Amino acid sequence: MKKNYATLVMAGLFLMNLPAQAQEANYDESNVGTYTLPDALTSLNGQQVIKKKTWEKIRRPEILKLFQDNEYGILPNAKIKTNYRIIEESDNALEGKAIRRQVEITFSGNNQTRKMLVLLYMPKGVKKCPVFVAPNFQGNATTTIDPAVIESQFSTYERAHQTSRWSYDRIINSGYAVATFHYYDIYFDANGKLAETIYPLFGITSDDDLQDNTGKAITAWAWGCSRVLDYLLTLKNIDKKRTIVMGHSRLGKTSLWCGAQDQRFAMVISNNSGCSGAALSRRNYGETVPRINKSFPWWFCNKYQSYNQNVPSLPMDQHELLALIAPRPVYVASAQEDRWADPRGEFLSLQEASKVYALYGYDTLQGYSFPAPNEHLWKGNCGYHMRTGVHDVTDFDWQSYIEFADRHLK
Ligand code: GTR
Repeated sequence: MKKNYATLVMAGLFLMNLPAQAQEANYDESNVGTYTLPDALTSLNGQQVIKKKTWEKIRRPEILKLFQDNEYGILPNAKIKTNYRIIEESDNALEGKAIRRQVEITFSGNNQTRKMLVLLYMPKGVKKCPVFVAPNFQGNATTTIDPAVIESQFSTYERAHQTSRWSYDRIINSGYAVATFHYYDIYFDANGKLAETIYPLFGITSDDDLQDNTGKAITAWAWGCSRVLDYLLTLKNIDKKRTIVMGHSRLGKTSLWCGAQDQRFAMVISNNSGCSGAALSRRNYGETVPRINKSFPWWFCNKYQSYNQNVPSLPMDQHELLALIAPRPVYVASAQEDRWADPRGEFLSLQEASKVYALYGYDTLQGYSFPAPNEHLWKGNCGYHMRTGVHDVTDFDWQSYIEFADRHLK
């Protein structure tokens, strides 16, 4: 009796110490629930979209606005001045194969300035190179062992702390350039830090200044990716037609939202973006909308909170975010052990989005079943894989993105 009681107490203590996500999340496919997805190809007035013209003129803008009003939000209009300053450059980087350039971008507006530091590697001898724009989590100097890389202003991590996520050698050897920046330069990934972000440039200094549809961190980070692209497009050796935005996890949500809005990006990659990224919100599996809103209230606009009790009342779902990228190549990657991000929900979302690609004559993912781990399912302009392993970015992922881009970006 005593022993049983002790076991119970132990079990209780164990449960109390488990992260909230493990206690609450459903990982049983039979408990996902039934749901009806909003049809990406039926406009708000009930009209069926069968031509790309109707998609581009009517339905696409409708869906974009639904995401702006209900989930990610938008930034207020503001006049922001930008200045570029190359603070370091070498044509002998990465064992002589790359040009390294570090550029400080200064934004000014509303009597405030903010700076972001961009680390750019470009393959030597390539006249027009495609480029990845990919924000980093821990600071530029954590992405490489290259000692010349300057530490990002808000980084608290050791140099070279996260090199495994950055296949710079492979990227450069494949003829691609890559530009990265620390996401904290744009928006601290924490609550109550609004004044230290780019928001004062837009006249926003506290939470009281936020409208229901004012975008927060995800929208700000997406804005940062677009500002890096502005700079890259001033360079002669960057191929304007082959620009790719890539992000992992919360930064995968960011790359999708960025690519959905900024059509200058020719290809968009979501690496393990999960809930409120590529995964369908209406599936009850892993992280959910109420859960993400509770843990990360600074990521989405305030209106998103109003769906916590009734996710099916969202007027859109995440397949429509992917559809906003059409007809440009889109790649969604999951990881088998990353159940929190709902790999199957990410796949189903892309499959549904691929219907919009059909308007442009591309093959779709319709009729294909969920691929085996590490198998590439590339149809039309939609790419998917579920890598074995955990929530991460690996060389397998980069290799897949490069191969897919080689085939799809012309
Ligand atoms: C988790 C979060 C996910 C995902 C991830 C990450 O804590 O629940 O939505 O974005 O963080 O960014 O690594």
